[in-house]
Amino acid sequence: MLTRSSALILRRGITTYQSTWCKNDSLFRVHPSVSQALAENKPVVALESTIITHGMPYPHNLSTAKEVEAIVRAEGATPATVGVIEGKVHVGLSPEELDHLAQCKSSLKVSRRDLPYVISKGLSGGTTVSATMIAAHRAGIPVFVTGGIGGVHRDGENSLDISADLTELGRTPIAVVSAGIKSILDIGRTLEFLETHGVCVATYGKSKNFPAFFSPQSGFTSPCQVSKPAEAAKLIASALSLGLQSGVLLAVPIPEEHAPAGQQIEEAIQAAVTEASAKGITGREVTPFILQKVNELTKGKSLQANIALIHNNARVGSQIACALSKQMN
Ligand code: PSU
Ligand code: MN
Repeated sequence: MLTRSSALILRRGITTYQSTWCKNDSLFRVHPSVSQALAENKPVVALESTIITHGMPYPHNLSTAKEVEAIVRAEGATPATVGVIEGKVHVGLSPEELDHLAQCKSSLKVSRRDLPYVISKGLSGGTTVSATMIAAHRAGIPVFVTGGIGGVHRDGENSLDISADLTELGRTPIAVVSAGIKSILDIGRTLEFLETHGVCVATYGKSKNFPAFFSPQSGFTSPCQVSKPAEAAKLIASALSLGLQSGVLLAVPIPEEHAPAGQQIEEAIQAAVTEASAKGITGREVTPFILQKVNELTKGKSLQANIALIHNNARVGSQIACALSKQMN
């Protein structure tokens, strides 16, 4: 439990965001189910949408998005999927809006840097971890669940291809629950970069090993470890109460029963990375290309594992959001 005074500081902090930001305007809309839950201090879980627009093929993207929302609800929290629809940032989508994003072929991949452009042009898109963090924080939501985050790319020390997700974690006070970082990225340098930006990184579960998305272990050690929702919630509450203004990254290993496919997926990833570089694919196209190629090479096994780990993250993240809301009230 938090002490009464730190719970008050935390609640005041969150209320300040809400009164300052949680206003609907021409650029920003919080779905009524989300604003009601926030007003009643009930747990809310933010969800991203690049995974829907660029991370998975239709119709798996739509069914997974709906299943994830259902898991969040079953755990007692309100889901708030974030996306941009016709030039407006939405925090919480209706079933029709979710459908629209999942099927719309012209949806863009929207990270922090893309927000001004898509808004000014009235375009639609799926928000990456960085853009979702901005919107969720603005709405006053402290917990956000995704599959995996971006990182420092291999050879990133030369290309400077470092995901905006990492700098966002350094500047936006939100807890991101993910299955770690894919081995297509440079995991060691990603952890170093997160340290430089003051991001608190913890593995969730029995081991301190930082997970590598399809595999429960990357071989790198997390600076921290938490094993229960209440413990994770206390870590998040402490970060918020301190007013650090930086995020927390909670890395949840893929469930053991889905880990055996990891080796085969790993080999496919190597092949996909080689093909991407031979084809000269760069920038924001890299991750979607690799995800699609790996799915093809593993005959759908990587997609299955991807869906399983997202379900698991949604469960764990919702339990953490519920524990945090209990500690704050
Ligand atoms: N990793 C996945 N699936 C995804 C992404 C990452 O397994 O869909 C998406 C997330 O939205 C993440 C973004 O924020 O890719 C990172 O893209 P980039 O590496 O271009 O920063
Ligand atoms: Mn990049």
